[in-house]
Amino acid sequence: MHKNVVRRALARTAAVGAAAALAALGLANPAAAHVTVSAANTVAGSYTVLTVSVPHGCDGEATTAVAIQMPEPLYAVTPTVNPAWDVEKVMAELPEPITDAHGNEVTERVSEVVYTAHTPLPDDLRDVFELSLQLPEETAGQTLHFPVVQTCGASEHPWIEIAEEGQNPDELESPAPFIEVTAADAAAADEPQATAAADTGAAEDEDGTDPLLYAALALGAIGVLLGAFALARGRRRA
Ligand SMILES: [Cu+2]
Repeated sequence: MHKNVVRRALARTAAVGAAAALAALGLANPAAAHVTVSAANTVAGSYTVLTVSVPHGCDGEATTAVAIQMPEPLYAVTPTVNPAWDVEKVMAELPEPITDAHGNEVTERVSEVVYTAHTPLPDDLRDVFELSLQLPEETAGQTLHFPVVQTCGASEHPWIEIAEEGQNPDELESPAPFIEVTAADAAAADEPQATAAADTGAAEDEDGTDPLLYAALALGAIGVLLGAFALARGRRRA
């Protein structure tokens, strides 16, 4: 009777652990399996690297081209070469010339970046495209959308849907990839707390009282004890 109780408890712990791991891997979030964009950082005014991920083809078809549209506030972007693809910047005339951060007059902007495959990307393989750019100060607090048209030979899948105010983008069939630009001061405001938290962590480390480490050790010790106990019981009975 007692052995079963232990076995059930261990099984339940393992199940909870597995569920947490699945959630962490984002398998619980279907939107994560669409064409998405992530940013090295999202602070307004800063330079960042955006990563556009293409995790599958168009209804099973291999991908032959990926066209990434750049939102209006952005005018300059440096695409990262990807050896399996050709890359092209599509330029568009600016309504009014602007002056860039280096004082140069700019009359056109990069409206689109197009990657064309040397060999089609199979449906069950993933690739990523990195774009280096500066997030303009004035986009602080804004959501920037990067509509993507994914071409798969003769067919296309446009990832261009934009959520209405208050709508969850995960509900959309083909959401346009997006990032939320954070205000520099908001990011700076978070910084001290982060440092304080890091400091406290460091202090604890210094005197060796890292709670997580001890929790893991304790769990391990319990596991060993349980095993030894079960073993001893088993021997006594034999
Ligand atoms: Cu998808």
